[in-house]
Amino acid sequence: MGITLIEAPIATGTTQKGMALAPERYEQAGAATALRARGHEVRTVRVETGPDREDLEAVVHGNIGLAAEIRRVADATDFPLVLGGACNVCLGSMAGLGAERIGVVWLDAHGDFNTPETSPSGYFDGMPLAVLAGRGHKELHGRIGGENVPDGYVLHIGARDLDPEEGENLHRSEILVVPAAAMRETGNAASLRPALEQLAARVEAVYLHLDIDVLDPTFAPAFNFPTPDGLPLDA
Ligand SMILES: [Mn+2]
Repeated sequence: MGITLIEAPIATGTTQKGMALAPERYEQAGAATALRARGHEVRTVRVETGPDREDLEAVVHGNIGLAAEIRRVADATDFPLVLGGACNVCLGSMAGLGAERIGVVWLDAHGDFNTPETSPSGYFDGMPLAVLAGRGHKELHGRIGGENVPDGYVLHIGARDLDPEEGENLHRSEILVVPAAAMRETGNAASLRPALEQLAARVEAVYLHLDIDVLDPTFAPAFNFPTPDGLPLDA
């Protein structure tokens, strides 16, 4: 299969510059080499993100560029694999895919389901799944070209650190949730199968979002928000 790695060095404000370095780190760790070793033809492109800004204009600018890149790659029938450090890359990725009946499988220690009303910190990268699902920052989402994803098309996997109101909203929603505790208790396959079957009946394809902090920090410690009791590599 042809795979295009799309480097999206989007930072959320100038205080979070480190996350913009993530695409290079994946490349240095051998992302392309590992995929080639499995027989894939691999190309790499990089999204132009514009000047650093304190506000969310860098997020809008970067994600508009990312959406365009996703469309180009999909038109060329390559598989788009986005390398980013900020969870808001989901917005440009989904906007670029653009089709109906695309689900979201979101692996993350955190909910990323805060809104400006529920977030204790106001931190934007605690909100991108809520934005995708039509809650908060609607104008920003519209400028990136994204459509709201129905709750029932979303499966959240591996949560273990939710803010109180964020957790209430997530559990009140129709989003499918398989928390880390359930996976540690019954194993990945048994805990995930019912939710994956429900999702498969509703959507034709999925956008897979992997925040590496879903793993236990023992395996992968380099995050902004390391959280204990994560998933092992081999369950
Ligand atoms: Mn996270």
